Amino acid sequence: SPQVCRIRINGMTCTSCSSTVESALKVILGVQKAQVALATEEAEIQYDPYVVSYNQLLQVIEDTGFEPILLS
Ligand code: 9UX
Repeated sequence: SPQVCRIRINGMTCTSCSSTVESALKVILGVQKAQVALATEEAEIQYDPYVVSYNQLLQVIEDTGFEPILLS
């Protein structure tokens, strides 16, 4: 069953930044939807936790050069 999470991301300053992160998430196997909003500095991701883990999503974001921040 799909899981939805929101991840706060630091360091994005333009729409090209947010597009980079969004594109990187969308090509990951197990990611069904990904939307990254520059204004709120948040990613909303729908994914299949049996295919890709939350920690892997964090790693993908980090690999684009931005900083995922854990929300409490
Ligand atoms: Mo342009 Mo957004 O270098 O970093 S893609 S500001």
